[in-house]
Amino acid sequence: MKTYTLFLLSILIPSLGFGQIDKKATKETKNLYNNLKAIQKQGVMFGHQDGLAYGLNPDGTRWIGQEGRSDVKTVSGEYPAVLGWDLGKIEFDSIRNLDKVPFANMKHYIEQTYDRGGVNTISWHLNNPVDPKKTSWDKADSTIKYIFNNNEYLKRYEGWLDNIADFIKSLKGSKGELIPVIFRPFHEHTGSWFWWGAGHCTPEEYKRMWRFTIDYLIKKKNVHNILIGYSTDRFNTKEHYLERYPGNDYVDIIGFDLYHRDAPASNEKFRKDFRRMITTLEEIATENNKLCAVTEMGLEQITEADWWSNIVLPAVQDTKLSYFLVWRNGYDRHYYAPYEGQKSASDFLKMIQSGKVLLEKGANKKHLYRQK
Ligand code: BMA
Repeated sequence: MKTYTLFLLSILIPSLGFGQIDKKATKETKNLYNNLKAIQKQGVMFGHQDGLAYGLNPDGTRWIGQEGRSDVKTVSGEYPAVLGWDLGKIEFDSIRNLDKVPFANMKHYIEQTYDRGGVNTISWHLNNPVDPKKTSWDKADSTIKYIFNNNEYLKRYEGWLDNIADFIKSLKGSKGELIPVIFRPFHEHTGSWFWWGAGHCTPEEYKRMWRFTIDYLIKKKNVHNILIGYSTDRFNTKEHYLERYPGNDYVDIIGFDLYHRDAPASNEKFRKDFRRMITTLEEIATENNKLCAVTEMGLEQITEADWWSNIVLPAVQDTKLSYFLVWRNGYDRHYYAPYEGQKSASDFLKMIQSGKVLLEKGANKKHLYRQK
């Protein structure tokens, strides 16, 4: 009777339904899920891709692999609350990922971030299982259809997922507990620059690939320390956002990636689009009882000195977003977080001082891996 009543209520009020998908998730993973929700009331966490692996010196040259260093920390005194990583090239048992970060170092950074109470999120720019020489970006129509029609391709893809599972299951805290991570595959699929993008597969093929991947990791490989992130690129409407959504039992966190290009000419347009997309995302998150985040964003080279306080902060503050993450500080023409001496550094501090955007210390007050 009780179950039946709950079932009925969950149909009538969807937000009573779903939530976290993996009922067998580890204690820390469940706590992280709940605390990512609770943190919304405190502020929105700031994230940086590859933030501990490399960055930029004041003269624009690169630093690589210096223990304890982070451009955000140099500028603000604190590590980012969220660190992003990418497993591209793990398919080939490579020592380094597609951006030359050694996987062994990545593991170390993930463990350090967890020890400090920060959050790790993992994307995957994988090559093409039909033709492994092809990268994510190499155009290839119907890849997903071919994978499910050909056992050799499917087995190859499963082998790649085995490597993903091994890596994620190798992440351990000081007591031997598994470290929870957000896993965010097949991103930006409303665009068509990756082989899983909208122009290269049907919605049904995309959903099948997604469900296969998540079932394989969680049910077959027993990976119980992941939260699953679904992130589109630009979208126009709620229907557009949900066109390829694999279902509430396959996603924990909904998000999108949106980059600001051509500033300042596009400032107003970006403001408007970003705000609209966040509002739609919040609505979908509420209706489906899911977490939400801006999973990637940024203005390359942060050419607007007041970008953080003038454009980012007004859009992200007082929202349901758990975090927003800017992309990597790759090299002098390709960076998204301020580094020492970069022209938006003081404005970044202004955003942090607002108290609405949390770095590691702010986020830590919530003890993200402990039960509240
Ligand atoms: C892109 C660029 C590339 C990088 C890729 C995956 O946005 O930063 O240089 O290889 O992401 O991290």
